[in-house]
Amino acid sequence: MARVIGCLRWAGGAAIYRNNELGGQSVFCVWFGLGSVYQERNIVMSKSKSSARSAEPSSKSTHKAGAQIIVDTLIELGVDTMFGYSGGVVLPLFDRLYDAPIRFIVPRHEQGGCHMADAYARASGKVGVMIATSGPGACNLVTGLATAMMDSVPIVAITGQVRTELIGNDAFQEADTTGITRPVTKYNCIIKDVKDVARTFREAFHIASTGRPGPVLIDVPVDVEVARCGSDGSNKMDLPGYKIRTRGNARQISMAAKAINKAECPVLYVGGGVISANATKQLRALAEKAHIPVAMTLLGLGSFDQNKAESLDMLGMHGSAYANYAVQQCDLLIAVGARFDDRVTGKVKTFAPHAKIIHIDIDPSSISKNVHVDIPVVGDAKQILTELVKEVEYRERGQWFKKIAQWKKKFPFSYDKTSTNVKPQYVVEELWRQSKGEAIITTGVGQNQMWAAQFYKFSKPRQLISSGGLGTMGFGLPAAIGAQVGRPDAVVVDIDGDHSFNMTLTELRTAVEHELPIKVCILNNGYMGMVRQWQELFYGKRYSKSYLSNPEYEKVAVALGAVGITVDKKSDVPKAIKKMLKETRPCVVDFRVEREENVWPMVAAGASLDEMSGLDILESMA
Ligand SMILES: Cc1ncc(C[n+]2csc(CCOP(=O)(O)OP(=O)(O)O)c2C)c(N)n1
Ligand SMILES: [Mg+2]
Repeated sequence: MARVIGCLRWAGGAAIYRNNELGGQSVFCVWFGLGSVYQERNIVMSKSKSSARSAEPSSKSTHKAGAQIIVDTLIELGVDTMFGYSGGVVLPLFDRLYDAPIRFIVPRHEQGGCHMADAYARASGKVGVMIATSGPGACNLVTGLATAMMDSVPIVAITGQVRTELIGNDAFQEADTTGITRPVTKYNCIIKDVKDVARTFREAFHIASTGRPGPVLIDVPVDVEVARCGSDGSNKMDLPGYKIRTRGNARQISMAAKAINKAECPVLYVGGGVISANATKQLRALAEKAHIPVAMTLLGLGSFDQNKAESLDMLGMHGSAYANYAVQQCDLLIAVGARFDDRVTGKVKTFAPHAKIIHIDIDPSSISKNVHVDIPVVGDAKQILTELVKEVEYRERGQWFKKIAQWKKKFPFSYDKTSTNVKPQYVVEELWRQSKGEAIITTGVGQNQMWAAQFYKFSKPRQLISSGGLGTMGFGLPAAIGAQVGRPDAVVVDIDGDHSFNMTLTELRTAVEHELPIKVCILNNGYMGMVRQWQELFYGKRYSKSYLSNPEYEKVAVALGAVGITVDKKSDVPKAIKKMLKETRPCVVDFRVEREENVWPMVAAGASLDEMSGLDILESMA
């Protein structure tokens, strides 16, 4: 038995190293570990029977069941809100949750619940917790876990598993959950002994929320939930292989400061890591003291106030022309909490061709992974930026800011304001105006997501919640629910696509049930708009399978107990948004927008960042 746990822990350790220590190399180890786990598991099947029997409930009332230890440990760890869906093997746990002081939200689908836990974490800065049953329940978590993994979001997912003695038998609702979820979690493990429950949960929360955050999954066989033990096991975490470097190397920080002080035309390239490190104040201090313009990734939006002159807004495939030009012409690029994703870099070979690159990141495996880095500084962004600010000097950089101002004037994000149709960009702009730029915005995936990023000006961290790395359609609505649960006082609006909304719309009932006043703005173009845009540009307008017939969303909303509004006239946009913002019930507004509108500018996949199409269109509407 001990051998099995050791093996599992080793395999889990390898999964951690993938993100923190060894980079790509250890992927082999992960899979090797996985194989050996499964073999080991099968080998011990017969042996485990005796221990399973000995783990039957004891008559001693001082002994706590595994399920109770789970609940007590969650409370000890500060959990007051959870998301989860029931099933046979989690019944002992759900029974213990019956009168626990924890707010519990049951989604309509485990994927929705996982996105809720994810957005709860992104909006609140806490760890999101999601429970699912074995087999189908656990399988339904995969998309949610992968979404959180790609965007480095701290989630602890708890799955029930069949009895230990049945594992490997193709038992009813058995799935190899740790095997299936290993590539989409920062760490996962199966608990085989009730004595390990408390320690494992403490470790899970620690791993999920420290270093580069990420989802952790704990698989708990039902016999472990009912088995009892006299203590809650060891209080100490036991993670010898998990080492986080938080303090940046002082010499590297000084080198970075010198490079900044010398640069004529530097650019800060900021990702979601700055937000998860709660380092936005320090970022602002650096940008202001050293006088550096700031370009943000999709997930970095909100880290620097977009209303400020130094903001270059979003960079990348649908980023601003001025951000992309600035990156391509800068002599120093300072990446903070960002990972040089291909949607940001375009053609890697020609990315920031004149720049020396500084990379500040908590995850050493992301240094020089996609783009060669000249000055790496590994550690916590908040600590490193604090030190860096002390060493940088103010420089006027008049020529550089003049050039940027010219690009901004020539190629602003824009659209045809004279059109009589409902332009999706207008809806987002009007929402920004009426919500005073203060709403938390969640999004679907596609054009809606890009317009939300381009036309809502974010000023605060944790204000935009979007699936960046995985690009998960269906994220917007459950994310709005999770964000509203995490931030009850905020106005939370899901700017969604019609087809994205279709994927998880049953969660509207979850919002109704929990009286969450979320708002949904569907930018309904009747298409998988982003797919249609690519087909228009690269496939000769052959719109192959990129549209579906939509239901009447107003009626769907009403049927699910929410408020529904349809807008098909431009002049009705402001009053519909006003009504929506006043609503105390969940409210869905179906904006019938211009069907074949495109997102500009656009860097085609594989093109250089400054090879943008649509600039003539933006220029003509500037
Ligand atoms: C789950 C999932 N399936 C498929 C895709 C591929 N995809 C990306 S954008 C898109 C179209 C999205 O359509 P819609 O939600 O209506 O948004 P629009 O682009 O029209 O604003 C598709 C199919 C995806 N990102 N996620
Ligand atoms: Mg659409």
